[in-house]
Parts: sequence; structure tokens; C-alpha cells
Amino acid sequence: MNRSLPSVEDRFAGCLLGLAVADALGAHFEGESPEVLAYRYRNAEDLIQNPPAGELRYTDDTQMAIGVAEALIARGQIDEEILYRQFAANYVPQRGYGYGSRIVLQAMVDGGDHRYLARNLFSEGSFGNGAAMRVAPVGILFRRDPVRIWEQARLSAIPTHTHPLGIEGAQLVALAVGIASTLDVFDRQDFFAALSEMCQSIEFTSSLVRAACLTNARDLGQLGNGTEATDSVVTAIASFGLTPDSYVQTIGNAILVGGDTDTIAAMAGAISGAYLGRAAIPEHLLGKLEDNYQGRTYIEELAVKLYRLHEAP
Ligand code: F2R
Ligand code: MG
Ligand code: MG
Repeated sequence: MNRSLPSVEDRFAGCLLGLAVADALGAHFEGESPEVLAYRYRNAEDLIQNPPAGELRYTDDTQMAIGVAEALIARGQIDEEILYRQFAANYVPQRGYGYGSRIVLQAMVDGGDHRYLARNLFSEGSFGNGAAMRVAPVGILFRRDPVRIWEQARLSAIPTHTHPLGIEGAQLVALAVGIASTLDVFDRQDFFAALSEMCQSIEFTSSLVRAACLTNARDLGQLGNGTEATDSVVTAIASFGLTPDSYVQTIGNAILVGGDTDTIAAMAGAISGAYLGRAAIPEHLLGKLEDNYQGRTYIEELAVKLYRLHEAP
């Protein structure tokens, strides 16, 4: 399909704002079943055209992505100490954090042994999707370097997610963002092949194979809709892969899957925004996104700073 190509700067804004808008919209439906959502909305378009009334407030997904972006801007790459500091400085429990992340972040704020907690709260650490939901700034900044994306995404995960599947979920989302942001034309088989090439676990590899074969958004739920990385990361990637030319379809279908709707939509929205650019995000949603401290304007400023970093010699 012919399309007017977004500029690289526009893709940076599309990625960060695409994440925030999708997270904030998806948050209204968190925990809902796909059956109830199908009863309320005819399809993705219907959902997007009829969003809940009032301001769209983002959740932990965007709050932590802001921390990742700030850490990258501060050092040009992930620096463990800076990332801890940003996560702690931005911690607002009311944004709705995962159980494990809440405990680890509170320890960062209180000066507790957060490293020990991150490794031991769960056996082998967390495999929740909390590292994947916030990693998009890594993918867009290192967009032309898959090996760097893979390593930087790992570093961005470990403050809270040390389990190999929690880390790999983040690596896959970052890579999907990076690849999408470099494409003029989308080729589904090439896209999934590039992700599978880097993938190490059986869990994600088999899920990517299934995602590459999906032909109908109604089947997205087969890939999962929960808070574990293996239950949500590939669902989000597959939603983008089904409708690469429409941000509306991509995040609408991601929400209609139900369950962890803010996070599945946030990951899908970041990838879609990186491919389509800011203009693909409906103005009526963007205009409803909160714009107070660290709101829409601030997120857009972060995107500009990340872009300048990307362009710097
Ligand atoms: N938590 C929520 N939403 C519910 C609360 C929202 C409510 N409206 C409110 O205001 O409070 N959303 C956020 O959590 C998800 C990200 O979670 P994260 O950061 O990965 O947390 P955690 O606890 O590390 O992992 C999530 C769950 O996965 C299971 N799990 C993880 N590792 C495990 C292991 N090694 N063994 C067994 N189970 C493991 C646990 O059940 C974890 O609690 C996002 O949806 C974000 O939006
Ligand atoms: Mg959330
Ligand atoms: Mg969530």
C-alpha cells in the first residue's frame, strides 16, 4: 500500500504518544473480558470513535516509559543508577503498578535493597510484562542497531524484571519498535522472521510462529491477554502485524482482546506509532490525553530530545 512516509522525528513522537494514548485508553477496560467488550463495541473502529468521556489518564506503562526515556536522554544509553533514580523519582503508586514492581520501586524510593527484591520476590525474578510495556524508547533510539536494542532492552529490564522471559519480552517489543520505525513498506513475513531470528526461548519462538500465521483480529486472544510477558507481548506485536497501516485498528483490536488492555494496547500503540508516525493517532484521543505535569506536552518534548540524541554525531 502506498502511504505518505512520516519523517523520522514524526516516528519518534508517534512511538511515545502512541504508547501513552493507547495505555490511557486501554486502562478504561483493564480486566474486562473479550465477551463483554464485544457486546459493547461492534469493532475496533467503534471503540476508538466512542471513547469513555473525560480525560485520558495514563498508567504505570507510560509513567515508566517516561523514566526510560529520561534515563536515555541523560546518558545516551541505559545507565543502571540513572534508571533506578528516574523510576524512583517518577513513582506514583496510584498509576496502578504490578505487584512485584510496586514492592521493588518502593524499595528504590526508601533506599532498600531493591536489587535483592528484584531477583528474589519471584523465583528467578519477574516474568511480568512490566519491562516490555516501558521499553519503547530503547527501540526507537537504537532503531538501526538490533544488537544494541537487544542489549539495551536487557539493561532496561533488570531493575525490576530479572527472569529471562521478562527480559526477552522487553527485548522483543523494543526490537519490534526499532524495526517498524525503519520500514517504509511492511512485509509481514520479514517482520516476524527478524523478530524470531533474535528470539531465544521456546515460549516466544512458538508464539511468534503462531502470530505470523494469524489472519483475523478475532483470533488475537489465542496468544494471551494476561500480565505475564508470554501472555501479552506477542499479542501486541501480532495486533500491529495484522493491521500495520492503521493505528486505530491496531490499538482497538489490542483492547478488544480484554484482560491486560492498557499494556497490550500500549505495546501495540508504540510499535504502530513508530511505523506510522504521530499523524496516525486520532486527534480526538490525543486531545483527551492528560496534559499536566509529565503529560502530553512533556512526552512530546521527550520524543524530540530522543530524536536529537539519535541524530547527534
Ligand atoms: N497491575 C496492573 N493493574 C492492576 C491494578 C490496576 C488498578 N486499577 C490499580 O489502580 O491498582 N497493571 C500493571 O501491571 C502489569 C505489569 O506488571 P509487572 O510490572 O510486570 O509486575 P510483576 O508483579 O512483576 O508481574 C506481574 C505478575 O506476573 C506474575 N509473575 C511474574 N513473575 C512471576 C514468577 N517468576 N513466578 C510466578 N508468577 C510471576 C505475578 O502474578 C505478577 O504479579 C501491567 O499490566 C501494568 O499495567
Ligand atoms: Mg498499566
Ligand atoms: Mg496493564
